[in-house]
Amino acid sequence: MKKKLALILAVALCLGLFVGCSSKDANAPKEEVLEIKVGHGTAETTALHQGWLKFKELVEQKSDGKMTVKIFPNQQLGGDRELIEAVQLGNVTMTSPSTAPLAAFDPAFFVLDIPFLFSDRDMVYEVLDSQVGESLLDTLKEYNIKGLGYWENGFRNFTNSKLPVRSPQELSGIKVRTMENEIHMKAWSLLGANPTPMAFGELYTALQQKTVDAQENPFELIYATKFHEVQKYITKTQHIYSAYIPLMNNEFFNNLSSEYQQIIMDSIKEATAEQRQIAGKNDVEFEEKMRSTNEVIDLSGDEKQAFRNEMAPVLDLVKTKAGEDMVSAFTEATGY
Ligand code: TK8
Repeated sequence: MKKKLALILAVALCLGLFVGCSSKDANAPKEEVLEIKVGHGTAETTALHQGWLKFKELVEQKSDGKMTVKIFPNQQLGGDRELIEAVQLGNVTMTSPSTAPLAAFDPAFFVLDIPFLFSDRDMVYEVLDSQVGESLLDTLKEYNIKGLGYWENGFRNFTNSKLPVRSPQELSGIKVRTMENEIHMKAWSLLGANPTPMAFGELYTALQQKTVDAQENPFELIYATKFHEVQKYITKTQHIYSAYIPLMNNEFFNNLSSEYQQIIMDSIKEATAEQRQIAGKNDVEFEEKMRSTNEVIDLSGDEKQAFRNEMAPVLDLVKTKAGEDMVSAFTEATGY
C-alpha cells in the first residue's frame, strides 16, 4: 500500500515537473500575446467573414503574432444586438453589425435608414468614406464603442413566398420580417405591409414555417443564408443600402499602444477594400444564381419611384431621432 502511494506521488511529481518545465522557459523573454475576440452574424461564405479573415491575417502579420484574432462567425456568440452589447461591455472585443440594429444604441445611425438615400455604390463609398461618414462613426464613442469604418452588406431587396410583388399595393397584409429598427418598421407599414421585427438568426425558420411571408436583404445574404429556398419571389427593390460597421470596445482600443492602434486602423482599411470587392462580386454572382431557381422581379424607374414615394414620410421621423444636422449632412452629400 505504501509502495503504491509512493509510486503515485512520484508519477505526480514527474508530471508536475514536466508540465512546469514545458510551460516556462526561464530564458525566453515574457511576451504577452493580445487576443482579439471577434463575433459576427453571418455564414463563412459571406464577404463579411472574408473581411474578418483578411483583418486577422494583417493584424497577426503586422504585429509579428503579438496580437492574435479569433473569429466566431454565424452568431456563435449571438446576433447583432447581443454582440453590440458584448462589445460595449468588453466581453467580445470586436463585431460588425448592420447599422440598423446599431441605431437602437446610437440614434444617429437612423440617418442610414432613409429609404433610397444612396443611388449607387460609388456614391455610398464617397459619402461614407468622407468626413460625413466619419462624423457618424464618432458618435459611437459615447457608448464605449469605437467605429472603425464601413463594410458592405449591400443594397437590400424584398423577397416573399406569396406573389411576384411589383408595387406597394400588393404588399397589403403581407407579414414582413424587418430588422429591429423602428424606421424600418415604419417604412414597411407605410407600404401597407405588416412588419414583424425579428433577429436575423430566427429568420430562416420563421420563413420556412411561414410565421412571416417576407423579408428583405441583399442578394448575397439571401443566397448565403438560403432564404431563396423558402422564398420564391425576389423583387429587386434596392430600397436601402446596408453597411456593416466594424466595431471595437473603445477602452480596449484606448489601452493599446499607438503602434498597435495604427496596426488596427491600417488593417481595417486594407480589409475594407477587399471586403467591399468580394461583396460586390457576390452580389452579382448570387443574383445570377437565383435567377435560375427563383423568380426575380426587376422594377422600372417608375415602379421603384412608387416604393420611394410611399416610404418618404419616414424622413421626418428620422430627423427627430438622428437630429436635423446629421440628416442634412447626409442628404446634402447624396443629393437626396
Ligand atoms: C447579420 C445581420 C444581417 C442583416 C439583417 O448579423 O438582420 O437582416 O442584414 O446582415 O446584420
